[in-house]
Amino acid sequence: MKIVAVEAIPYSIPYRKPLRFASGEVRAASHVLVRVTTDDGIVGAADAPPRPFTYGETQRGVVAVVEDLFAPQVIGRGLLEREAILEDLARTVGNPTAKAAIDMAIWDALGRTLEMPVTGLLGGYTDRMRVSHMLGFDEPAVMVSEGQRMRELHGISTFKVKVGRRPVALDTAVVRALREGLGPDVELYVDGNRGWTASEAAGAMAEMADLGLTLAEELCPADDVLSARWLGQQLDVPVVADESATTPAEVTRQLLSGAASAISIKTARTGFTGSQRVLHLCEGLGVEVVVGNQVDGQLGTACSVVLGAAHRRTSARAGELSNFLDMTDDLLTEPLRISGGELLVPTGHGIGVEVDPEKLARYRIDR
Ligand code: MUC
Ligand code: MG
Repeated sequence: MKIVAVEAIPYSIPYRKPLRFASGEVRAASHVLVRVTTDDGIVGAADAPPRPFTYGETQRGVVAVVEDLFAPQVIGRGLLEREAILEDLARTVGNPTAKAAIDMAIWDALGRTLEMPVTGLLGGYTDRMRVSHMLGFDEPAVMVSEGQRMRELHGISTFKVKVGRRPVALDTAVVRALREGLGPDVELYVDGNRGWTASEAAGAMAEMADLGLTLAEELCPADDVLSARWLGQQLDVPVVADESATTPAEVTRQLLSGAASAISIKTARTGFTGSQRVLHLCEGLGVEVVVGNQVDGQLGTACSVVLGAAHRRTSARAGELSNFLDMTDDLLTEPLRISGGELLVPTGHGIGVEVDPEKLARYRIDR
């Protein structure tokens, strides 16, 4: 159970169409596969999706920090020394997806060693989650037909709509078209990725008051501290903190300041261990959580559903588990399938999925 190797393998798989939102866009899954190998020959794997516009990480930066700083701190430690390993990694500030991938790769190796599923080790609450699909910026008619396609093909009936553009009417028109085009029964919520000022956001939410939105995520910059609190206190739906609440301390600040009243949990940035810390904090404080999407591929999505299905609170709402559908290909031997609006937890040991060596060879960019 001793870790003898840590690898960081950069790869790139194009999207069919870019996902665009207020803080940036994603055209390709240019991620880093992180693998840990033990002296028993067990390999655990997880994905680090660099999001420079959210965390400042880049693909080359993730490879460098894993190889140069983290691997020497991890090699020689046992799979059951996770707290001590994470304490060492925490001495380097930032780099959330690199740290999270190491955490989840260690959990994967532990599950494979024990021949048990990680979702059961984490909590084992249920075996599936309802799926929410994230709709990036486009013309209203295109976004409506994308929603209809997701409902017809995969049974998805919950949609997160990207907003945060100027003028705000660009987005309010889209949300109105989605409500009209998809009907009263779909769940719709919005994510501004900090694109609006608080007053623009207040106006937009008033304009959309009749559209039955269920959540409003990160509409204005959290650094506008008093404005964000002013906004949070006047909206009548839960205000979700996503990129403003990536650690337990940030979660506490966003909730206690009144700027947020629900929290997005992303395994891509807090791993399994840190995500449980955030979850338990939210449980203690009595706030709802959403399992979010870091524009994950299938390995990252598997991690989200493994964590989400493991607990009551994370599985209560639909999780954002479907953006891999927009990729041209992926790394796994068996693709994840969304059916009837649900994603089942993979059933294998560890995280429960296998990376296909041929696909990795095809898409890795370091050879
Ligand atoms: C989201 O919920 O914000 C877009 C940017 C990012 O960091 O994550 C995605 C989705
Ligand atoms: Mg978000």
